[in-house]
Amino acid sequence: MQQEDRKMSAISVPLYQPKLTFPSTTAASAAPSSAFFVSTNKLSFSTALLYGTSHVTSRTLASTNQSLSTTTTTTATIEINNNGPSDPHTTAIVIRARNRIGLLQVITRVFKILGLLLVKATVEIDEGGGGGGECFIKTFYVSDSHGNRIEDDHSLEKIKKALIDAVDGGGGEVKVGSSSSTGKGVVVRRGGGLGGGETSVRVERMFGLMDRFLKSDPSSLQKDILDHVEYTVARSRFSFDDFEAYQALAHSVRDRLIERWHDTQIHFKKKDPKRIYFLSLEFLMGRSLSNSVINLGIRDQYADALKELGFEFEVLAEQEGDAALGNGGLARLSACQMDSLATMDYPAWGYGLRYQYGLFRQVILDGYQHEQPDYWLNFGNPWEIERVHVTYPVKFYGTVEDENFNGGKRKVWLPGEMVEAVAYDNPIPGHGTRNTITLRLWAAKPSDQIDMESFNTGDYINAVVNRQRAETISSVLYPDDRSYQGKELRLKQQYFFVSASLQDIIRRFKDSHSNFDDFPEKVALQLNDTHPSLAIAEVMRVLVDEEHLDWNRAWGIVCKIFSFTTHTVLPEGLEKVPVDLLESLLPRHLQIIYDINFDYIEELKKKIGLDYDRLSRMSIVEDGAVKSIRMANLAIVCSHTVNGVSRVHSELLKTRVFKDFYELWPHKFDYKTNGVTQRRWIVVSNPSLSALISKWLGTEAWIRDVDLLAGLQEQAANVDLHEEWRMVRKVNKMRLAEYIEAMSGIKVSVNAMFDVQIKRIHEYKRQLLNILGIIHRYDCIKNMEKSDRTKVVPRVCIIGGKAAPGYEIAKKIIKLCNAVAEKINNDPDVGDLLKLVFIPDYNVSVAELVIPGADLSQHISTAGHEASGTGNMKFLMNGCLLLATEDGSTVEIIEEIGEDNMEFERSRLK
Ligand code: NBG
Repeated sequence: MQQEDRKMSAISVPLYQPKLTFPSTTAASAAPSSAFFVSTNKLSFSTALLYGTSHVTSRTLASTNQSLSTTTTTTATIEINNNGPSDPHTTAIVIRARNRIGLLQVITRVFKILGLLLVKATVEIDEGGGGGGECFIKTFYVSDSHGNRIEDDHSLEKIKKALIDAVDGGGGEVKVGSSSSTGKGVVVRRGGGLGGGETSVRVERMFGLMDRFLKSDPSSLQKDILDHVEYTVARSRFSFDDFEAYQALAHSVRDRLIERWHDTQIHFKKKDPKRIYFLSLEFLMGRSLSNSVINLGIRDQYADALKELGFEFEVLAEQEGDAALGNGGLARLSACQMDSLATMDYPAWGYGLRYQYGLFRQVILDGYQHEQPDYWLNFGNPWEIERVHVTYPVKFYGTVEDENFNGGKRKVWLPGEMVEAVAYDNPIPGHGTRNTITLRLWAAKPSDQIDMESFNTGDYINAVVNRQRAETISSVLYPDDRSYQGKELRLKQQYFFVSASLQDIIRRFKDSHSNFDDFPEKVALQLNDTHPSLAIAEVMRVLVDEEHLDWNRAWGIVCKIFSFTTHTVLPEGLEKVPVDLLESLLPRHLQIIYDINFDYIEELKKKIGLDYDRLSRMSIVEDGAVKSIRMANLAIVCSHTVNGVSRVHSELLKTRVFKDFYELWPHKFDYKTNGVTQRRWIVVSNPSLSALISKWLGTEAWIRDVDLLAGLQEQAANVDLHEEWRMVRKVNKMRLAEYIEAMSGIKVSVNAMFDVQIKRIHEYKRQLLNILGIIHRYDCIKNMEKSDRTKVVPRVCIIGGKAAPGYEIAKKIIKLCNAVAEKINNDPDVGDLLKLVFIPDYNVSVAELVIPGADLSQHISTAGHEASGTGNMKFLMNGCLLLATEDGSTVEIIEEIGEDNMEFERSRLK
């Protein structure tokens, strides 16, 4: 295997090799070690250097100082004008201040507290503004609670003082005085500088109080858990149940995550490396507790601490629900990728949507699938941190107008709707490193900046209801992983998360850079499938319309920052957005896409001549009954790399799906075969196997470097190893058998072979073929002589997976499976020789239970249809046999493990 192939250029950035000095959590890792991720033809994986030092528990003052000293204090000016002609009922308040995130919220909150009505506001940005940073000048037109201009001097003084305190403040904490109307005050904390002597004393003091990481010995952990029982969960220390204990436990883990996470942010802010931004509409994270404590290296300490308190770690871990913000392979890959990026010390960020309803719960009634909403936030989510101050306005609809600017014209988008995006941060800890990266998910909230009109027209109830509608943008995950129907809400979701993420990314860039030509040196944007590809038009819009770069300069930047991974081979899986829809929702973006397409087609004509068939196939705009934008074409044209997810997939992209593009730009096409993290799929889900592997390898280093598993080959013939492995499997099968009995009432024998097919239900994945095979097996057993039956290996066939709610054939396959199961399982003549179980509500945590207990697993997609597949790797690393077609990543698995270790169907793609 080529060394280059093992780098993590699936995230196709010119590689930044971060030389971090995070203290390692394990004392012994002074040597460079590598971590698991994806490769090409091997199920193994990139290497990143980790310079582990000794076990250090103190937090670095240098970096803390660094972060504090970067905050500069700027004096805001506030002018009050009651002579303005515009509206005799309002008082104009002009605020000029250094722009910062959340400032607008602070100001509007002050108005609310003082009982003032905000009638309208205008804003200007002054780039050369005070303190070297960007300044904003905002005029707020306010009236008192009766709708009148505020005339009395005392009130005006009070408003002015409250605003100055809130915007610029004079001390550490500034109280905004309580108004008579609310009777409440708020405390606005101001970022401190290191300016005065008094301040530096304060910083020393604060640092002195916080210079140690939380301790992780059992009694410290016990104290922390009980504190959270009492102060966070608000239960008595003497009476709390398993769920409450889980909540307290989770909060104590979260405290430890937050420490590392803060230090990671400070570290990267100081180092300012090129950052990887992974944009994905879906992340299938599953549970976080076990994964977090394992990556933090404190699982055993927690288990001991809990035991003394009378709780079992495993039992509490079972209390956690899955975070199911995704459908299938693509979404779980995103989750594995985050774990690997953190472990490999990459300065990476994941961006996505915080759906209120994750993937539907599947309930089986009379053999049929029924969908129920998954309101996963019902009982709170300790793994996220709501960042009320990290919010951005996202615009929709409206019109585009021409405006005179610097002797020329420029486009101005006047939106018709504005929604606020609020950040929810999920810290993702790496294993054996302090690097803890961020998965930032956006939730939609009504914007404070609109709708003043409707409130003032007196229809209060309707105004509130209309505002609530904004929240629907992030309310529900689309449950179809393969077809896109050009729905407005889906497009809104895409733009919403793209716009908020880019505002955040650009804000971070501008914190320390002023020249956009440096943007490609600092920012890599990875498009996870076409779902975030509006980001391309959005970056152009921001650079041209808001930052006033000329078109060609902006285009030069865009061409260097995007890379695109596609996860499908099926043409119907490629998104198209009807032009009418895009025009109404994002009028400026449509213009930009047209302009990109125009330039590109002109260039293309020069290269390929007037081959109109080919030009029309390659165009970003598809003419036809419904004129549409081909999102994949947009992504390919504007990305520097187009990534496939296995070798076979890449070949199909080059020779079929994107053939025209490959012939034009062969250098853009690359592939990185998918991978899965062994931390989740062995260490978390199969702890006994994990212990066995560490024992036989004599090291735990394989948890970061999966290639080391090959060391087990030396012991391949060792009967003691076989025996231990068998015991591990047996225990896992017992666990699975108990689960099957508990949820379906079917008793299965652990002496039978467990034959498993778990994945989304699709025709191409051929669950139907499996079921037909089971019917055939049943028929054979029924027709066998009694004596022959003794030769049959008893088998428990297990099938699990969800069908998209609108996918009729897939739903019928589920019904068929349950009908066949009903027949076979109730036939006393067959007994334990054959059982069929449909496991309902397949999700990440069900997979964690099923995979370690499987003897045989099926991956039998019609060859040429599975882009990669990752389930095969999860079963394989748990020592399970694969029954597979030569498709997707299986082809590379066969090469890796050798044909003699593989039962595969050679009806391969031709
Ligand atoms: C899936 C493919 C799989 C592949 C994963 C991850 C979607 C839309 N596609 O074969 O079907 O392993 O993506 O790349 O989930």
